[in-house]
Amino acid sequence: MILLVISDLHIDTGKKLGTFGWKAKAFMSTLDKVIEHYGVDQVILNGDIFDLYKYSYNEIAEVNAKIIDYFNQKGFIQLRGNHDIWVPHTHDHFYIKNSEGKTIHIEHGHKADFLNGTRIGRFISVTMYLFLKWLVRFRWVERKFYSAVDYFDDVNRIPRKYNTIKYLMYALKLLKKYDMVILGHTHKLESHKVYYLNSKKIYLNCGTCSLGRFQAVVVDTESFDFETIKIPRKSEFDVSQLPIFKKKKGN
Ligand SMILES: [Mn+2]
Repeated sequence: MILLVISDLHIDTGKKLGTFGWKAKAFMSTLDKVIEHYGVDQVILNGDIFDLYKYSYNEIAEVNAKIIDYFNQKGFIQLRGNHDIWVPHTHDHFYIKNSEGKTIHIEHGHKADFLNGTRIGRFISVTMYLFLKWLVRFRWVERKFYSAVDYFDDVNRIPRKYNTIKYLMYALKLLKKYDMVILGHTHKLESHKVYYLNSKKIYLNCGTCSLGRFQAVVVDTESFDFETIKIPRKSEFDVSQLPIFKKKKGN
């Protein structure tokens, strides 16, 4: 089975503080081309599909009805991230075991954080964000907040404090149990092959599809071959140029 994993789209209302940065039609057609190119059987939306920190799901759904229908019609599996933990029909994680008994575990990855992953931490952050949601109606407060907590960098507005080593450590913990782990959340596309506990293990991070970018990982669940995909922003990119893994014989 060929899996395509994407995450961190942060689909919003496209108004204030827009993070998705895609026209729905362009995004869907790019995704369709990638699916066709790799012969993808199942797409997994690995969390932070929507950005519910500043808008309600209904506000977002109203503007993005087409793309939400598209996700549902195509049968994409939707996993919960910290920004869309309350969205209906989402799952905590995805798990698959191949014919050789090798296992793949996919989750968003925010459980590695104190603020997102623990009960008390979530209470603090939800309270904080409810307050922030009210505060950002004042533009200057919003600017002050982001410069004070250093949340986004000036150009890409990626949370600066994301320490990818932390998520690598978290992935290693999961790799005690699974053969391959795929996380998102960090907005940083990564792939690591390690020999660990006497076997080959793989940690992948599917990066982000926010701010008009398209990053993903594609995995063959039988052969464990994978590719990381990065499509340049705002260009007429020929998807057929993307590297494709060699499929094993008889697969
Ligand atoms: Mn996240």
